[in-house]
Amino acid sequence: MSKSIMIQPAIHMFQFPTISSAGAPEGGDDDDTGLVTQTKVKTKKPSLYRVVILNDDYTPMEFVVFILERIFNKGSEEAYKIMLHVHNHGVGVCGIFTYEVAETKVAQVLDLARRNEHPLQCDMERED
Ligand code: TYC
Repeated sequence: MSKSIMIQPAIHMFQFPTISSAGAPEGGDDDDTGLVTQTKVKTKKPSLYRVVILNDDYTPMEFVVFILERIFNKGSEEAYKIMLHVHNHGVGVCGIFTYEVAETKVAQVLDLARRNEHPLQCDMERED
């Protein structure tokens, strides 16, 4: 009985991610196997967070308007509108940011409120 010997070619497949435009499939170079490998560069959109302020009975309206102008770069009319919305509905969105920016804005609001002895509350919520 003759035995056939299977000779397996050694296949070396290396995948090198290359810098490219987001999500585009990359045609890898031929290596010595003649095979072409494809590497997809994966990118992820960052999660976004709403920064919200809450109503209370003591923080002066002007202070809330000031916060919206100073920290959230709102014009005076929009700042007043948002403040009034929060006053009437209990909560309102100041802006939508990536995690670190939202975290910084919340800290800035709470710090300014505390230093001015106002009970204004501010929080962040992940956008779906
Ligand atoms: N309700 C406050 C008042 O009557 C005003 C206010 C508005 C406070 C918005 C907080 O997030 C707030 N002085």
